[in-house]
Amino acid sequence: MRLFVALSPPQEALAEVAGAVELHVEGWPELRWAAPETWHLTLAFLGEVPETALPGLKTRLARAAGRYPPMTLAFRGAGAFPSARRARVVWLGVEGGDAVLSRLAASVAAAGRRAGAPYEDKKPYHPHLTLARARPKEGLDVTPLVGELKEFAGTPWRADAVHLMRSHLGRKVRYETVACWPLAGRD
Ligand code: 2AM
Repeated sequence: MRLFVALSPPQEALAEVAGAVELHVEGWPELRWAAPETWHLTLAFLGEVPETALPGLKTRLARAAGRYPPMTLAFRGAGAFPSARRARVVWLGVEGGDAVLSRLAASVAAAGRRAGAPYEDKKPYHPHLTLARARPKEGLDVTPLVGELKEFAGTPWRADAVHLMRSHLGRKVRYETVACWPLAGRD
């Protein structure tokens, strides 16, 4: 099964984002916008994981989550991968969490590897909320869109749990929570 590990922002925080994004959807027909009900903050993508690896993975993720404290995060700023001029992905930035967020991301990625997950992301961790993907293969110049989205500054929210998510690919991608563990470490 295709798995990733993520934080799941509360509905209020996502509703704010939806309000800001709505204004731009019609103006950018060459972007495929992610449905708000699929929005999440990926900590680590694990790839295709065999069912037999699941019990070990869950044990390791529970342990990792237990070592880190809850964090206060906020959606703030925006950007595009690989660049605003040739964007494949348009995203909203995440502020807060400082070192804890990237250490948590590294820990859950390591938990995945040790449990036998095949995918290893070589890129440095860059927390983001994917809003849209470009239809053209060569990417799209989204500089004005990113310029406007950069103004976005959401209300801070509490990240207090780690979610193991399964992704069902298809014409309409669907994500399902397989398991969830509280961030139970001390500040
Ligand atoms: P993205 O938000 O930048 O698209 C489920 O696919 C989640 O895992 C998405 O949030 C996606 O990131 C992330 N992810 C990271 N690396 C991936 C990869 N190689 N293939 C698919 N998804 C990946």
